[in-house]
Amino acid sequence: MPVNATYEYQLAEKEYQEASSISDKLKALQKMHAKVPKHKSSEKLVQWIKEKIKKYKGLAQKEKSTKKGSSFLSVKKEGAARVSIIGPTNTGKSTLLSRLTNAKPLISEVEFTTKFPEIGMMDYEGIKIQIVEIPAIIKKYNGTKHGLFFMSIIRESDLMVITLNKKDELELIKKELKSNDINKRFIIYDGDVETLKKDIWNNLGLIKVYTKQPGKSKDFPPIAMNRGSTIRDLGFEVHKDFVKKFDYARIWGASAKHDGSRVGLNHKLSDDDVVEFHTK
Ligand SMILES: Nc1nc2c(ncn2[C@@H]2O[C@H](COP(=O)(O)OP(=O)(O)O)[C@@H](O)[C@H]2O)c(=O)[nH]1
Ligand SMILES: [Mg+2]
Repeated sequence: MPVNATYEYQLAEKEYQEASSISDKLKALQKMHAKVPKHKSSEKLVQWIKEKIKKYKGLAQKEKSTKKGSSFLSVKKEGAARVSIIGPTNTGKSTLLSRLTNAKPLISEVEFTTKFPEIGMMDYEGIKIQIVEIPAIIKKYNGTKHGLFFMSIIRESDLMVITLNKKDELELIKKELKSNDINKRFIIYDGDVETLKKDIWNNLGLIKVYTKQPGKSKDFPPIAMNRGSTIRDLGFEVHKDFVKKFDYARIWGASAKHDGSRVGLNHKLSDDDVVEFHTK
C-alpha cells in the first residue's frame, strides 16, 4: 500500500484480491490503475499494476478463444467451499477424491485417465465441501485444449490440495499456477486422509455453528459461516425474522462466558458454538 493511497484505491485493491474470475481481476486492476496516486513513491506500484493488467489481458484473450470449446465443462459451485485437487498424472488424485467424497472416478495406472474435472462432495461434520479433481497438470498447461478452463476452476476454488509422487514436481505445479497468476493457499497431501480432512477445514477460514430451539438439543447439520461472523450474520443466514424481531440469543461453546449466556446481535461466534434465538 503506497503512502497517501486513497480510500477508493484501497477498495479497488480489495476488489482485486477478492475477484475470482479473470475479467473481474482485470476490471479491479484497471480501477487500481485509475485511482493509484501517481507520484515518485508509487512508481513501482504503478509498474506492478501495469504488468498485472498486461498479464490479465493476455489471459482474457486466451480465455475468450477457449471458452466456447470448454464451457460444457463448467462446474457449478456447491456447498460451503470449493477445494481443488491438483497434481501431475498418476499421483493419486482420483484415489484421493474417492476417499474424501462419494465420487467414483476412474482410477488407473494409465496416465492421463482423468480427462475432465471429477466432482464430489465431502462431508465434514455435517458441512458440505465441494472437491474437484482437476485433470493432471503438465508443462505449458494453458496451451492444452482445456488447460486454461481448468485453471479457471482452480482460480475459483478456496483452497488447493496438491498430490505429488516426488517433491520436485511441486516446481512444475507452481510454475503453471504462476503463469495464471494463481497464488492460493495449498496443502500437500501426505497420504493421511483423516488429517487432510481436518487441514482442509482449518484452512478454509470457516466456522460451523449450530442452532437450537429452547429445551431441545442442537440442530443438525450445522451452518458454515465465515470466521469473524456474528449472531446477526447467523440470523440472516437462518431466517430474516430472527434479526428483525431479535430480542436476545443464548449461546453455548467457546465464545460463551458460561453455558447459555445471553448475547446480542454483535456477539462474535466461534467454531462449534450453539445458538438459541429469542425473538420479541
Ligand atoms: N502415487 C500414488 N499412487 C497412488 C496413490 N493412491 C493410489 N495410487 C495408484 O496410482 C495409480 C493412479 O491413481 P489415480 O488415483 O488414478 O491417480 P491420478 O492420475 O492422479 O488421478 C493407480 O494405480 C492407483 O492405484 C497415492 O496416494 N499415491
Ligand atoms: Mg485422475
